[in-house]
Amino acid sequence: MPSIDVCFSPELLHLYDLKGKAVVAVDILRATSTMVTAFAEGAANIFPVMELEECRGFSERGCLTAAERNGIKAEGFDLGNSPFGYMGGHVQGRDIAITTTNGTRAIRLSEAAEEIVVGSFLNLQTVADHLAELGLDVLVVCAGWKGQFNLEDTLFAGALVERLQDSFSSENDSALAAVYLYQTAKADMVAFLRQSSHVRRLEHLEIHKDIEFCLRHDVYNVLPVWRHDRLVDLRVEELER
Ligand code: 3SL
Repeated sequence: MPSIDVCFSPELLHLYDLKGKAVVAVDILRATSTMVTAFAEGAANIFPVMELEECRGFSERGCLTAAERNGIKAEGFDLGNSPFGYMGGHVQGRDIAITTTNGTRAIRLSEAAEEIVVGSFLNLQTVADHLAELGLDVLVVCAGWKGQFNLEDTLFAGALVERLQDSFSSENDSALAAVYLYQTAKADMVAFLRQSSHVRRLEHLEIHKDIEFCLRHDVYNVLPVWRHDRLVDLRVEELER
């Protein structure tokens, strides 16, 4: 039986051997929720990059550029990091380069893995089905906040472990803790997260609707996976084959 484990921060990645594993990179508020939404809205490829300048350079390749730092859209970029900014048809068929404070970093630091999947509550079941099909050992990599633990990514990890509990073993306390937390929170996650650091940070920016949206389960059948230098939606690739 394959295993599922949880890494609470990219700063802890050195403790794990990613070779041969599937990583699920997650930044619920809001990077991975936003990427999933962008694919659901028809984006072609997403290039997650770590630095603002590198991201800006992608405009010469015809990409839309998206950047967030400390919760705020960076100046001079086409898009920010709100899922609602990707709705309405303007990302359909477009390539997007994106850099965010923590989410894009979690993805790029996981490149040694066999497979990287981008997870969010919005595509939770699609991710779970893909992992069950792959049958690889899984590590959920929580983006956290600037190296520190956060609640919302851990809740996603717990939800995923719970959905996979019949076909995956989980021996580590991190997976167990994530499930306990999710079971405590799931009846009302918005209320549970009210005192969390990032929700307080985002509420200060008055983006409550982003928080509520990013906590919705199974809204999209979208499966962003890392291929060479970019994310593609595997569901679209399979349909085109
Ligand atoms: O840290 C990140 O990658 C962002 O998702 C943070 S924010 O939700 O845009 O504030």
